[in-house]
Amino acid sequence: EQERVSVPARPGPFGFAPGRVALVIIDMQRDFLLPGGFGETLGNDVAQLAGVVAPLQRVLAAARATGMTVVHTREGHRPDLSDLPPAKLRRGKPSLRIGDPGPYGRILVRGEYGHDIIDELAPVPGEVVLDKPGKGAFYGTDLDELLRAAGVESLVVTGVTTEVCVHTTVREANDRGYEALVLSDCVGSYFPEFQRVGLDMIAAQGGIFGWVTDSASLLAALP
Ligand code: C5J
Repeated sequence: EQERVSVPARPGPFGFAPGRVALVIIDMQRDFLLPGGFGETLGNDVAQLAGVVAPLQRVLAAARATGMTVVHTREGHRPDLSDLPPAKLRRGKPSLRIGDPGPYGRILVRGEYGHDIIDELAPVPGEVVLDKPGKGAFYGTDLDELLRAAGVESLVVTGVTTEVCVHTTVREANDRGYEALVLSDCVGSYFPEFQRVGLDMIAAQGGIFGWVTDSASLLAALP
């Protein structure tokens, strides 16, 4: 067994065994990140998310170099929308709804161009691509089984959006016994205030459901 890695983090050092950690990249999909996509139609400023891409590319390259398990998630639904609860379809007042034809194909529908991951972070063979119908990556998926089979105990969590799908996934992971480290510059929110408070909430109360650091701190600590 290799020596444990220790990363400076809030509320204290985050330790993990190199062979037992997975990089989880949440929903870095064109529909959320590209101008004109679903995220923008909800009234959001997608420029708020653009800064996540470069640091996340560096972390993904390091994860590949060190042989980490890599999981990419995509939020979306079957083409017949049979897995889309009406309550989710009705939510908000977007100019486009899930399943509607949009500039990048049908909004958040599996197989469409907009549903897929941005080119900069495209998965490579051997990485897990996990389609999820909800906000959390554990709900309605086999992520827990995949991680347990791979012997994973710790997660490095990245992606968008901080207070929605990242938070939900980290909370689900915590309840299932995983330790999660969130990288502050590799997660993004459309709302700067939610970004700051969302990160504070994770590390508060002695790390109530996780740890927070930045990508440089993780990269410096990797073997
Ligand atoms: C949202 C997500 N915000 N990936 N999805 O609906 O956070």
